[in-house]
Amino acid sequence: MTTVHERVDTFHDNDQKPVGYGRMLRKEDPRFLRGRGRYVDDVQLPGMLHLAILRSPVAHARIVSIDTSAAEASPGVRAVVTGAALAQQNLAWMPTLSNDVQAVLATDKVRFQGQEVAFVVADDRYLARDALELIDVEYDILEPVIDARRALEPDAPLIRDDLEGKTNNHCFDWETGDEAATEAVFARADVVVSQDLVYPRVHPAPMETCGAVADYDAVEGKLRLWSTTQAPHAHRTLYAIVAGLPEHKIQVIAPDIGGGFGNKVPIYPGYVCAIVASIVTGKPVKWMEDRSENLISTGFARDYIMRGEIAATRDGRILGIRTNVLADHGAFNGTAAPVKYPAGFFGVFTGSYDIEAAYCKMTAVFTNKAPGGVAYACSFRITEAVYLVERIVDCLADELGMDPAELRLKNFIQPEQFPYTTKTGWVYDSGNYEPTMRLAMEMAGYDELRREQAEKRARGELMGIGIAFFTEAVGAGPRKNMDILGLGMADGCELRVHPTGKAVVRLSVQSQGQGHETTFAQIIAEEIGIPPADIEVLHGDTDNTPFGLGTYGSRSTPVSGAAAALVARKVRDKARIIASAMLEVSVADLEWDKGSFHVAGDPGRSVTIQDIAMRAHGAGDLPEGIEGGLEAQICYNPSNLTYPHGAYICVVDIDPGTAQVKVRRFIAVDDCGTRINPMIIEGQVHGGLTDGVGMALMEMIAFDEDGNCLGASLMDYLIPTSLEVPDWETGFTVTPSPHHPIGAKGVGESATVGSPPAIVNAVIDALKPFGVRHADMPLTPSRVWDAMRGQARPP
Ligand code: MCN
Ligand code: CUN
Repeated sequence: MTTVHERVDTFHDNDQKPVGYGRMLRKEDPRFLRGRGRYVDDVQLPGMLHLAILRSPVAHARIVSIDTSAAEASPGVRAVVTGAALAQQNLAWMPTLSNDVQAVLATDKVRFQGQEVAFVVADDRYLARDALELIDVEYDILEPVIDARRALEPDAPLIRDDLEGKTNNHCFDWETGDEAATEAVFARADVVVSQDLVYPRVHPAPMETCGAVADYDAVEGKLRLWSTTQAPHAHRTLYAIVAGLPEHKIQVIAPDIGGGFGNKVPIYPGYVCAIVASIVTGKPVKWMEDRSENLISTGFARDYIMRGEIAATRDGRILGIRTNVLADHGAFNGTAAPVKYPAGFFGVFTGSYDIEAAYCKMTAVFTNKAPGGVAYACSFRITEAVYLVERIVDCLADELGMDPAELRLKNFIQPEQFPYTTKTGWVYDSGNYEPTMRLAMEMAGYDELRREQAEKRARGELMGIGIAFFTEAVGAGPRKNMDILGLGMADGCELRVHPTGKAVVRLSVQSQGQGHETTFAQIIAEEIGIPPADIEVLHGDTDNTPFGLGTYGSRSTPVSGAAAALVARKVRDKARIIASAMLEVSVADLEWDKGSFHVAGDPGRSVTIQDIAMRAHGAGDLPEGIEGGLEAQICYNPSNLTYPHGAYICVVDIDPGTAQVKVRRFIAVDDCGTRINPMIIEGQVHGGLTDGVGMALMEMIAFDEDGNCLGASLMDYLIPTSLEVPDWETGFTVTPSPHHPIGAKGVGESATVGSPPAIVNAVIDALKPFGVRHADMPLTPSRVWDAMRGQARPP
């Protein structure tokens, strides 16, 4: 295990390596920068029709009647379809990724504002939207359940009366850890601190909203679906199950995707409606959401009401952590999490600390709000887990009068304890936390910052320093432990080297902006020495890529990246045998130099991978038992998750007159094991930190008491711009994963997971003179103002 203490600045140096890992400009960017990306909405097919969805204006109501006659008579309208019509085909309800069902179009009731009620198919998208206005729906308004705390009250209205025998709004219970052991450590602890925390409902708001183009060819019996999906193969299997079509008759194509952030993992009613519409009309049909539809109806994130408790000795040894969570899942349980993990990977809430006992009890409920939950770079709910533990550790530091950095350093899991089994059963593969923490403190000038803060405090200025240290679990599988609707979480990869030595690699994961076309070429290049520029990366087309579960939970590098390295090694092994024939020596006498084999002790006698590719496809004999061609295919099933970690330090200033928080500095030291492309990693981190500023200070999908969504536009749902964020200061350490073939761990969600608690901790630190121990996100000026005045408003 090596740990590199090295600071990199935030500029990239463009030293483009010809082969393998290193900073390399993204291969996909010329296409994006010149406006030549091809997104779902760019797909134009001959005779294509357009679909628009009528959505419920209210949160909870019984549908009394729907009159579509005026809409049907509207110019250019080809079809108007209601839930009742879908019900006749048994298509009104569809399975969700969490073994619940969700209405494609409402039949009996509407259960959240924005729910799909009917759709219109017309000659263009404007005619379709105009016709929506002519559909007359009579609603019998019911009392909505908006607050999760209300959901389980005995007199709360029943939301899911579609489920047989259901008498309340309970969704599931889940627990992890050892309740009795935790009780025992709490009973003997010197200090116990507890704090209520709300991680509010937020939305990933990708730049491109969700949409699809469905093209059902009745003669071929084949459905082609261009769709905004992060998991094309998993979606194809679900469509096959619902539609009763065989998988080879369904082609799911995810072209360029304008940001996913978990918002494009679920299957939305709109996709199904587009498919139905194409079958009904016999034409290709496009459905594309607008911004408000995306914000009110598609996968939200978080919405956890948590109580955190921590037990410690007086000198700051953490003994136990306990939490009780009320999870708001909205109207349908549509969470995209592996089946056995209804709370995602929240079980890692013990964080980076070596403790004696832990316990979590969770209750999830239905409310009259949009479904979702696992989204927004959450690593399957590790956002919530890290926020809980890093906030509660800060509360403990405050109680003990200890420096929060010192308290963390004192309790870290030590390098020799890895692989480390947590008290909730997760096996952290590798880690070396102290150097990462020390590097962040050194980059920040931590002691100097504390001195500056003391001086400012003496003058009445509000400056805060916040720390968060996180460990994530990313890279789902292993397939024996993890599946989504019975599909094991493994990934295929196929590599073909053409006669001229150029290659094409086919992935089962799907890029939405993460730069896979570059980094996967780099992984292959590192293993077989063909320059990345000569390696084409294909993804996002089920007819042309091997099966696998897709991109989310930062699993592409841990799972598919491993598959890419191993498939390349398989090709290299075959190349070695061919090289031995070409050089007329035994395989054992060959040495590999990243791009060529030479005879040991005689570097002049060598053949390049390109020579070998030509020979593999060319005339002439190949060694006994070796088939022609140079290609391989594998399916990689990871033996464990990978556990990246990081230390984040945030410095804020608060204007005492306006309560406005300014993030002055942010230092992020990440450890994702072996780094494939540092420039891309920094880009991922910068994006995630920006998300963190949004969540900590600005973003919330709020509702009024009638269930109206108050975050339905980007005027109301505030997302950060370059004006709200500082110049990020990034650094890294390298602790490779011992079980990953190249030692890489995922990083795509690390900064979103780690940054909100660092920012909140900084704000609370700044407010210490007011005796504030906690305030809930988003820390808008009004909330900070209230906290300064000791009045916490209900969230
Ligand atoms: N990488 C690397 N070295 C490592 C780890 C990763 O060079 N040790 C590179 C990878 O090669 C890849 C990128 O960093 O190009 C992210 O890799 P990884 O951590 O494996 O994450 P995924 O590729 O699986 O991406 C998913 C992750 C998730 S779940 C969300 S949510 C999110 C995120 O990526 N959505 C994004 N980052 C995003 N970035 C963009 N631009 N758009 C999104 O929708
Ligand atoms: Cu939780 S958002 Mo990402 O896993 O697609």
